[in-house]
Amino acid sequence: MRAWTATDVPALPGGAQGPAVRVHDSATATLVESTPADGTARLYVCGITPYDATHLGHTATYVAFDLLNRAWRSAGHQVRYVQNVTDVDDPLLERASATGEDWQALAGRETDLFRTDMAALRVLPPDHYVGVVESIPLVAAMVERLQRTGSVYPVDHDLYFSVHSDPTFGRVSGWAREQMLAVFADRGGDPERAGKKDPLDCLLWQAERPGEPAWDSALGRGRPGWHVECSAIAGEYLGPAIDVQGGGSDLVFPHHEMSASEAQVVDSEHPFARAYVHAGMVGYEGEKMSKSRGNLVLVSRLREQGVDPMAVRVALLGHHYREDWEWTDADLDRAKARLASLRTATERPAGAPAAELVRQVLAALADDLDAPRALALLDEWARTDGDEPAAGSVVRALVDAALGVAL
Ligand code: 5CA
Ligand code: ZN
Repeated sequence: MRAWTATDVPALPGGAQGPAVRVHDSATATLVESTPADGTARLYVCGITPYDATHLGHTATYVAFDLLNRAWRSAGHQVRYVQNVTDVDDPLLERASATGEDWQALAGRETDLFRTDMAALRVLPPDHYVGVVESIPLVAAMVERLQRTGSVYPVDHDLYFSVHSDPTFGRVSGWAREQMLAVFADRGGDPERAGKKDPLDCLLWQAERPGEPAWDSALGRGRPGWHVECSAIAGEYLGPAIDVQGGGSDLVFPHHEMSASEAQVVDSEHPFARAYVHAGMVGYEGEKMSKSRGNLVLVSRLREQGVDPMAVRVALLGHHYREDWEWTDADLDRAKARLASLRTATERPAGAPAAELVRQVLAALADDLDAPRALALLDEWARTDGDEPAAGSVVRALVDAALGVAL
């Protein structure tokens, strides 16, 4: 699939370079240095299921990984970035059948809206934006590789992955079995299904159901289960031991646990990812913002109302990416004021010297993507007078390159 148009990333002022990037790895529950082995950082971020418009929760997650992309670039690395689109799955088909819309038309329209939102927010596009529908042979081949390891069994005509075939199962989330069982059904799993060897085993391939899309494959006519799409797509476009597997914290289990397990059963020599990084959940009106709950603040609607997308971006950056937080209109008001004062400050004929500011902002972002600290440093600079004529343009380039905000 095509991604969206990239915005330019200006060179850091004065040839500055950021320090090595550290991020929080859910698998070890520690901060780890994320320096690519060969100069190119490989990033896989789980993409949308396009059955409803992009809300601020999704956006916060993609902006978080955009900060990581930019922090790696600031540190002098190349970045190879892949994102999927779950353009065939139960929630999408259910929505389409509820509204009587063609499921492909629905997915196409919402993916387009997502692209427009991401471009408006200056999120750098992935190098490969990959849909599941266009990847059916790839996913089927991955299931066949799993079959050869003996980790697959049938239930009726569907195929399941046996979590016991992976000795490292559970390492991504670090969760106890009870905790896994408590959320599995709510997150796309089917613990109650008769015929499974373990309630936690997950669907790899679903045989054709009447009225649902299906594709021919060596596995029979059907469609992929959810998790295996990400193991297959990440493996194909990035190879093993990617630097970071990313997504929102609702994907820690089962999604990232399962996709890592599947990849590691096929290739037990390498970990699926060197770090698993998760963004916090954004809530609205007392609940997690979610398409299924319908309590959404849509980026596209804010744009229609004439809100500057840079104010939306600044509002999101005001919260550390790992925090769970609740969106309020006050967030947006504060962000508009912050953006206006930064713009005014960079337009002054002269400002406070900025070389130390550049160093500190890059250090904050390399330290587990601490955007709130970076913004506080910028606020302080904006409040301080000085006589350096170039300071405004230095800060504009810094904020653009490192935070993705055009002043
Ligand atoms: N297609 C799958 C991943 S393969 C999926 O989870 N799609 S999604 O549309 O439900 O979510 C897309 C991304 O947004 C995921 O990384 C998810 O973790 C994140 N996300 C969803 N809701 C929120 C929220 N309220 N706050 C923060 N991030 C969220
Ligand atoms: Zn995924």
